Amino acid sequence: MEKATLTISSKTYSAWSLRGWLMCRLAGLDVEERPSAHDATDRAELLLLSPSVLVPRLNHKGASVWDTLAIAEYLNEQFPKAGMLPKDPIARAHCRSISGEIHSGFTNLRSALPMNLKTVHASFPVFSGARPDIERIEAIWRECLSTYGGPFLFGALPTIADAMYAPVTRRFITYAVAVSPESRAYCDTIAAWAPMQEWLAAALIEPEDIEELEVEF
Ligand SMILES: N[C@@H](CCC(=O)N[C@@H](CS)C(=O)NCC(=O)O)C(=O)O
Repeated sequence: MEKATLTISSKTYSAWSLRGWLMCRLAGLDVEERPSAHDATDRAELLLLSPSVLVPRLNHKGASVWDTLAIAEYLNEQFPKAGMLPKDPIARAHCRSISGEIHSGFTNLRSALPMNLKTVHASFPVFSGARPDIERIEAIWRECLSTYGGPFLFGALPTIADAMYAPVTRRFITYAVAVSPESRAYCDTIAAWAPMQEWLAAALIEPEDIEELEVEF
């Protein structure tokens, strides 16, 4: 059978690519990575494959799935034993809610603190408009960690929600955002998570040849 493919963009800058890739790891699905290219021909090709022209995009068993939460739900359906969502229905609803919240919100945080895995600032002026987003994210994490006991948001094992918030942990680290000890511990948990380590190592050796990517997207 044809191997599944995941079209992704820069490992250094593309937060959505990271989320989609982590979803595949959570599912236990081995994917062949396909870089999304940036010249006009390749964009036309991507448009044929992913009508939104956005990545990540998963191709698996004839299904073409784009948009990160759709990929997560598709993988959960295909690999029900992988534990991508919590078993308990109330925790599962909570997990879906906070995953939806990051999928559709926190735009100030995104533009003020773009993901950049190659840089760490000793200090960085955080745009005041991003503060409510940071506070809300910390409140989400606090509630999850105290309710389910950590170290991941829904307990001992990572779920879809951890994949969704993983890029935020890197933004907090890159821009030395002052957060609570609990949030810091959660950032450390994600940093030590094996798939995250693998992605980080690949990002660090990624060539810096695409100027267009040096902006938030
Ligand atoms: N809502 C989409 C957002 C995806 C998105 O914005 N992807 C960015 C990369 S992080 C993208 O494809 N930008 C255009 C490009 O790289 O050509 C999702 O959940 O997957």
